[in-house]
Amino acid sequence: MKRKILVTSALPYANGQIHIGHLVEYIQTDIWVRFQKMMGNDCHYMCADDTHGTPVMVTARKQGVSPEELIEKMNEEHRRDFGDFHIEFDNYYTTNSPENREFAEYIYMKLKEGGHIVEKEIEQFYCEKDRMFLPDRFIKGKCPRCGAPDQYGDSCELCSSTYSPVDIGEPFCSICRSVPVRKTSVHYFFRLKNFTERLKEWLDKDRVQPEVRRKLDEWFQEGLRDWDISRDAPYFGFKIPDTEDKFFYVWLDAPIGYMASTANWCARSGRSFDEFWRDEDTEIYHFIGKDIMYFHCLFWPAMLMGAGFRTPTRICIHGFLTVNGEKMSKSRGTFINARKYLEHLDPQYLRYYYACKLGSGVSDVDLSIDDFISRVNSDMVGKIANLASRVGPMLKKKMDGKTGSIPEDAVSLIEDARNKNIVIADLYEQREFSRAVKEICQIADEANRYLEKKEPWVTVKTDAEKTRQTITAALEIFRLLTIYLKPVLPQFASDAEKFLKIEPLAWADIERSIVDHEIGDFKHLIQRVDPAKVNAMIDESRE
Ligand code: 2FM
Ligand code: ZN
Repeated sequence: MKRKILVTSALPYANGQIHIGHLVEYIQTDIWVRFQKMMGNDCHYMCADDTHGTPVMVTARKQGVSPEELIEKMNEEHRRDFGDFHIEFDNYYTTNSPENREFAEYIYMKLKEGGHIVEKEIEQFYCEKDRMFLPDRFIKGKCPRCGAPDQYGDSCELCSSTYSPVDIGEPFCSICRSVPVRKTSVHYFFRLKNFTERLKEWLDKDRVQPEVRRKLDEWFQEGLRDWDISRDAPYFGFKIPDTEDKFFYVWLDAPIGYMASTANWCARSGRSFDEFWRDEDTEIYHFIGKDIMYFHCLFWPAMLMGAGFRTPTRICIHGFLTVNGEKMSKSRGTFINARKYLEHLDPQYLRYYYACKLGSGVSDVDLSIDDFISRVNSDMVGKIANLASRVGPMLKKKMDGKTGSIPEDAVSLIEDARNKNIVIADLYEQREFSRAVKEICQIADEANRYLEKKEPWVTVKTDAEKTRQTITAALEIFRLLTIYLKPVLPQFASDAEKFLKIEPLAWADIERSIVDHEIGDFKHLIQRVDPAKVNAMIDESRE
């Protein structure tokens, strides 16, 4: 039965450029979405820029432009970067939209009516030099939980705890580094603990990975704290209804951006918003990094519950990217922007490599540069693309480009490759991409061994019909490999479809075959990675 699925990736901040660390998530999500679409499911991928907050306001101020101008420019850049990495959203929107304002106000009012919003006077840091309150990320200091130095005012990168900026040790203003003063003002809080039991019930239905659940249980044990959802002016965001100078904290309207993007897309495509955000038969998947699980596994479902919407089916959490086993680093040149990568390398390499490394767990993904080069060159180019390039040109030049029948000695090889579709589909579904790629490479290995044994480049001189059969078998397996890899390598698949002269492949095309068919002209499907280009990319990323 056709499933109805809504998928999101975290909304990237409009304040910065997309880098290869971000791409772990967008590539992971895109692969999963493409797989669902190939399966014939009614699947849609929503995203947007996360535009509000102090950083955008401060950056715009520094650049001498309005926040609106800044976010518009960033939106274009982000779209271009994602598109060039073959990440295909059904809608890429912005949180600074009328839909998002409407949903944010609606959800807030519902929470307020439900008695889940409380007002409290709080003391905050205020920078007298910059003349503004210093919320969240503009205060730095020591984590109140684990004591790690140089942590942001809202959460700790080391122990993942979230807290209030006033609790941080030895605070300083991150704009001018001066020691801020304390000032009081009224803030609005979301009473998260009202949802404790409902959240636990929701989580009991297999919503997150087991290691995430353990972390959440620690937070439950500590007791869920009230969440400050307001910020004082000046702030770039939505004004809170019935207030003069209070704005929604960016994290309040950011996840609501998933809904706003859906609504915007629904209006364009004639679909109904409610079938996605109210209908329990629809599946909703949020792909996020482990740093923002508090927001997505606690605040967000509680907001949805409080406002009467359905809750997500699953939160798919991934780890961070490391490069050569270490955090991305500007001094080592491993903090690589998407655009910089594209100036030097084919985006398909990174898609393939991430797929080789991604599983369903939350552990970090390591991009080892040597391994990257060797996997792409030996597997993707050497095993998979090579299968086509070893036989395609020969068939075209010497045998009119016409395939024949499958030879007896290849029947079981092809059957095995075809039967693997069930295992591979299941691995994609479970987000076990590295295991899926392993299965795919094994098929390619078998096919290459078959070719080595049959030596069509030798038999072509004496027995054209036998050679045609051998090539037909190889191309049949190549066609199956193309289907299996299509979620990861859509461009490669589309080039292969052209070469094979076949319609765009869906998963169900596994059952079809390439016998007695005329192929198109052979065009090189993919180049080997040139290590010199990798080095140049790293050199140019070094600060
Ligand atoms: O962590 C981040 O990059 C946020 N901009 C993610 C927001 S996700 C969602 F809630 F909007
Ligand atoms: Zn300051």
